[in-house]
Amino acid sequence: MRRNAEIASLLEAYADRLEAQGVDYKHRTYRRAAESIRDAPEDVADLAAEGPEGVQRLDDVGESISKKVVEAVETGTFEQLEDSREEFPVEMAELTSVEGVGPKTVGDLYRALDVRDLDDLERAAREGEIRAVSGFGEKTERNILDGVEFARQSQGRQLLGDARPVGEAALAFFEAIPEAGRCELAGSLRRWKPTIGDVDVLVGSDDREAVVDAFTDWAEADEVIEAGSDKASVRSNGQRVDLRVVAPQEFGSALQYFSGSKAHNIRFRNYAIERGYKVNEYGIFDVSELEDLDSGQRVGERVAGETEDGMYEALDLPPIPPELREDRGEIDAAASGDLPDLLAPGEVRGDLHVHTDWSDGTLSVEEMVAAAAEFGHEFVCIADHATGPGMVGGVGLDDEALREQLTEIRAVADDADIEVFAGVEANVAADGTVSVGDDLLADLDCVVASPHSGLDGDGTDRLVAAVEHPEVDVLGHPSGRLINQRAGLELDVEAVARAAADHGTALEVNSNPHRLDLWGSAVKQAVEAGATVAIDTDAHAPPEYGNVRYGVHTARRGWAETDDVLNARDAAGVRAFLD
Ligand code: DGT
Ligand code: CA
Ligand code: CA
Ligand code: ZN
Repeated sequence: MRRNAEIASLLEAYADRLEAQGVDYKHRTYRRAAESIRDAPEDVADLAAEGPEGVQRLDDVGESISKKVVEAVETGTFEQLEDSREEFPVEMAELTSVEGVGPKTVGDLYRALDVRDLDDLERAAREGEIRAVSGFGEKTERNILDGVEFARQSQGRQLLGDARPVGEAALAFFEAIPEAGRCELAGSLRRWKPTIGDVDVLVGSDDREAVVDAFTDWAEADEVIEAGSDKASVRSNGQRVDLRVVAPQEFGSALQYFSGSKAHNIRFRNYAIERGYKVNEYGIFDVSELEDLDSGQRVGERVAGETEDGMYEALDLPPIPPELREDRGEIDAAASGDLPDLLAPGEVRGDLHVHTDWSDGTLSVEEMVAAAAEFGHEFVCIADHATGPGMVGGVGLDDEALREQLTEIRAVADDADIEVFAGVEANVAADGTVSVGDDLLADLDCVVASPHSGLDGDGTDRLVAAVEHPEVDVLGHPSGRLINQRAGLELDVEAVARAAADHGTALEVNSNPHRLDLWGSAVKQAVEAGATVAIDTDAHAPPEYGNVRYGVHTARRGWAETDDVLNARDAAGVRAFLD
């Protein structure tokens, strides 16, 4: 497994600590190195095998950091980080998961109030101690208290984007074991939920112990949490992975059961009971002739269980895609033949929201376009940040810079193998106005407008105003939420979607695993109200083009059909929508 993300996280953890301790600029050096490692095409472990010089071939990695990287690859950490953890014993990740609390705040509150973890922070906020610290006030204290509550609710749930690669690595591992038959991911990961409690993997086998034994020796398992004769749990790359091994003839029923959701299963089971069947993880059983239903798990005549599709067929239902199994009407829809004809992975032909080094992306326009072509896209839209509310640190471009960039985008477009749209990501201010001049907006092909500031309270009016703006084509990450970090704007999705449908504006499904904004239930409301959705990655570097799958499956969770999705059209179809 590529270790770039892990090594980058260690450098970032160290950067957070430097920043908290008031070290002036050094933390930025570490952050730049971390970013470079995360986005590098090479596996950092391969470079480290050549020693520090190998690692220094990466941009922004100097001698001192390269040595720490080699140490981290070899030992899983580095000395200065461990020293800092001892000298400065704060739960940095836990504390900075609270919105509005950054490393600097952690440092201030540690020095003033000895705040070390979430409990300390909550107590200090409740008891009014934070407002007394210089630089903090009552409002900050209240926000911290709200943030603590939100952070607690999300504790322990992992991002889909972090869990999925671990699940897939486990699946690949089982597929290579001779004793393993069919293997599938199950649970929330198979349903592509935005957050994952644990990773569930199901394997069919006649030799269950052999499969369990192999799993507890898996090279990617950092710790074995528990192991039995037909199941085991390990921790791998920060994720809990649950394995269940079942008899091959019960693989289908087990897969149906362990894919959930629990609410879907309950409805499915009741649907079966009404028709004289018993459903459980061992199969579907015809119990219409039976007196005592509770006499055992495998009673009556078994009519299905070998395959999952067979489980639904036994009840005269078509197979229901896992993304729909959230008890949002999917069983009724299946029964009446009204399941959606879902957008399929691979049908997305391009990306309409991509950043370059003109704002906070890592590569040039030309390079991001080439990478989009390489990824297989037929079109791409360069949509860098405009200046305006929510853009800090000089990230956003003013109209003059955007004009200059437009010239460059047109020049790149002339030579590119794929269609290139010139765009912008403008900011939607609190009053719904858009932060770029109208004449410039009119000259661009595609205007993405997104909220980046004031992301609390109800955002409906503000977002409706943005989608009604005649030049806005896509409403970017509508709620502005950051999963496990901030809730984002509340919104009446139906009202925004109706306005979007009326004005020919698409609503984004931002595919970044930290956002997934809009999300499943909101996408469902949006498409029911007639809105078109745009699945975008918001890529800041080429590897992020790959996040599109998270957007695709999120749209599927929202029952989106191919026709509902702007980027499932060809370049001419997209241009027609934008014009
Ligand atoms: P998670 O892990 O919290 O993200 O969510 P899931 O859905 O992966 O849940 P998990 O790992 O606790 O269990 C996997 C599946 O097993 C779940 O989706 C449905 C099934 N399951 C677990 N417990 C029950 C239960 O008490 N009743 C029913 N009907 N199904 C259950
Ligand atoms: Ca699970
Ligand atoms: Ca589980
Ligand atoms: Zn944005």
